[in-house]
Amino acid sequence: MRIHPKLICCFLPVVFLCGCKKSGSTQETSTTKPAASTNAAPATTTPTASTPAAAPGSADTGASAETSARMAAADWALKQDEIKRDPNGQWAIQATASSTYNDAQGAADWSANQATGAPNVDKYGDNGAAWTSKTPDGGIEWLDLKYPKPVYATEVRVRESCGSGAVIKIEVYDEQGGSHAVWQGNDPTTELNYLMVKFPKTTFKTARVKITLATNVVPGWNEIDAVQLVGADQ
Ligand SMILES: [Ca+2]
Repeated sequence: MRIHPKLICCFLPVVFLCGCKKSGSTQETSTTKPAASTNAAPATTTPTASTPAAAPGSADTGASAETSARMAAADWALKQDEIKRDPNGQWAIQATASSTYNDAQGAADWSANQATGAPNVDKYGDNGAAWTSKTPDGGIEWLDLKYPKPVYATEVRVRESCGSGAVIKIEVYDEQGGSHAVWQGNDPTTELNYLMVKFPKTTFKTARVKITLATNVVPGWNEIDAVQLVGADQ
């Protein structure tokens, strides 16, 4: 019964954002990245691909646009694959959240555990293989993830799969349980992409990451497919 409004809510952004996927990369460039220390560039469609600049009116315009869309899609796929296979990257093995859609527990759709493991959402939009909060626009929500191996961390990659752009803070925890904010700012992620936050190598080992969202910032459901912790033994 609640599925219905949910689908609608999520579908609208899909239509808007996916509908302008090509120009989406232009938006990204213009979105000012948080002045904060990070280089939160979504692993995305590179802006280069969106500038075919074919001669106006030429018969090739359509073909060039199509070619560049394909190149952008290929770049996107390559980047996704590179992240997935990063030898210094770990996927979460356990997760809890401030709330879950339909109070989902265990391995149920939209439960916190849907954000563990490698990414498994292939298309931007509402998907039970990602975590989402109980309500779409309630405000502050969080996702807390644990990883198999404590590392000196250098980066966190958050794969957003619906209503992207609502993350406001990322913290990592030291082994005594102390939290350390590694990023705080305006999330520039659009569509199905990673928010990638790099930071100076932590002086402590961490195996726990907390993602905070302000779900009211991006209307509709804000879903997280997976979160990768990047770091090494030393
Ligand atoms: Ca997932």
